[in-house]
Amino acid sequence: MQFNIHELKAKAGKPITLTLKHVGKASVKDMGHNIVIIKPGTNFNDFANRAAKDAADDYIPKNDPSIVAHTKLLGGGEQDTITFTINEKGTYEYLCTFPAHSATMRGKLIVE
Ligand SMILES: [Cu+2]
Repeated sequence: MQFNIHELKAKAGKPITLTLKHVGKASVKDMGHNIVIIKPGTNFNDFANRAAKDAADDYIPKNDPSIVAHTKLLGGGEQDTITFTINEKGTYEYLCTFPAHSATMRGKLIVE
């Protein structure tokens, strides 16, 4: 269970387009994946834990101030593309919030 890219780079203030493809075959219930980008300074483990408990919201806590952007939760064969802009330079971590995935499904988005 991994993202194929562990480090992304982008420019501050410019639209970022990100596509997540679930190349597995398992259903969204058994093995869903998403990408959630979180603000610098967020406690990674605390965030991952509270997101993983929020099954009702597809593991994306509503109105959570730590979330910068996120894809939908995908099942095997699905994909989702999102576009967002980050104005502040910094290193933003991203993760899959499906329970127990964030230990390996994580990476860094460097905005410069
Ligand atoms: Cu996952």
